[in-house]
Amino acid sequence: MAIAKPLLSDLASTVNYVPSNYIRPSSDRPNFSEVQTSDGFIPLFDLQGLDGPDRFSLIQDIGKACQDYGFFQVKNHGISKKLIDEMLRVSKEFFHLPESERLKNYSEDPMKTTRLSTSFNVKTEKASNWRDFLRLHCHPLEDYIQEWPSNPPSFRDVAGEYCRHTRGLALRLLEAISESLGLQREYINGALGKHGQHMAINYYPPCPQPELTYGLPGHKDPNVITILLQDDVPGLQVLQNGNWVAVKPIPYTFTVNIGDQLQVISNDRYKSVLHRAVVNSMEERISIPTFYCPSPDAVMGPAPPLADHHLHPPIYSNFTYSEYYKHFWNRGLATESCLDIFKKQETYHA
Ligand SMILES: O=C(O)CCC(=O)C(=O)O
Repeated sequence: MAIAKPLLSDLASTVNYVPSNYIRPSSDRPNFSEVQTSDGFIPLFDLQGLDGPDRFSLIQDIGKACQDYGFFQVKNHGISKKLIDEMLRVSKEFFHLPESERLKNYSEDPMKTTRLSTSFNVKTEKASNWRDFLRLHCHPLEDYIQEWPSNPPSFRDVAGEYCRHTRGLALRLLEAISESLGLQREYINGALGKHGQHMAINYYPPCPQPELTYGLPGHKDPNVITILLQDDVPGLQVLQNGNWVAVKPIPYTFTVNIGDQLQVISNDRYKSVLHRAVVNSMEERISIPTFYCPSPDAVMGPAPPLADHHLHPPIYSNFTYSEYYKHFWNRGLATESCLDIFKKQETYHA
């Protein structure tokens, strides 16, 4: 019998089997033998190109990746190797702190702005996920940084610096994505109100039977764009043309994906794509997604220039991000799009 522990990291090392609440039905398992491992299938862009004569063609390529894959990777993004190493280091150190120290931050309330938790939403989900996570609101930084863990001692400084830089990167990417849609460079960021930025530090302990469970099951991201940093342990998989494809981590690059709000703004030209995290029996894994989001009161809907009533009727009704966000957390991670209930009736039933 496994000893009940709030956090998976404190349970995982005591068991040599996956406890029953983590076991997925046989129809919903990672099925490793069917996962494709094509290296480099997600385009990798050199962001130095945004500052030179090739800006226009790079923006076209980014737009094409958003349309075809919903995912792309970036290098030469302006975030130093040192900061990336430090961010991964303090994250790992945090999850290696004694249980009593980590539990100071524990909460099961998804609306809390700083919290350590486990799985996805322990209050609503049927099966648990092989993951612990520290979730931090990050913007405006001065409103939240005092809530963040103060141990390891450099955590706030390093993670604060990292958030400032990922925010800058998100803004550059949103400008490029706006332009790729034929919108004003500032359009998307302007549509997000004061906007928000959240970060999750995902910790996936080694798992004795990785074929029975997920770190995170297939889901689409609720926000605008996600900028994912991963350590060198593979685990991210993306659904492409009905097949799961493993994304091999490339050191010091970020993996960027389109979230549901960008799908809405683009009136479905760009797609928020299913992705998942699988675990392995050998090594712990850390991944750190930065979620760039609208403000809770921002009204989301298709950008008017992309929603003419003849060729491209608006697919979504307007809604506030807070309406959407509550729905996202309460229903648990599901492969069905959370956006369906915000579709205009005539398109939903079409
Ligand atoms: O761990 C990963 O690679 C994916 C993480 C993710 O999809 C998430 O936190 O929403």
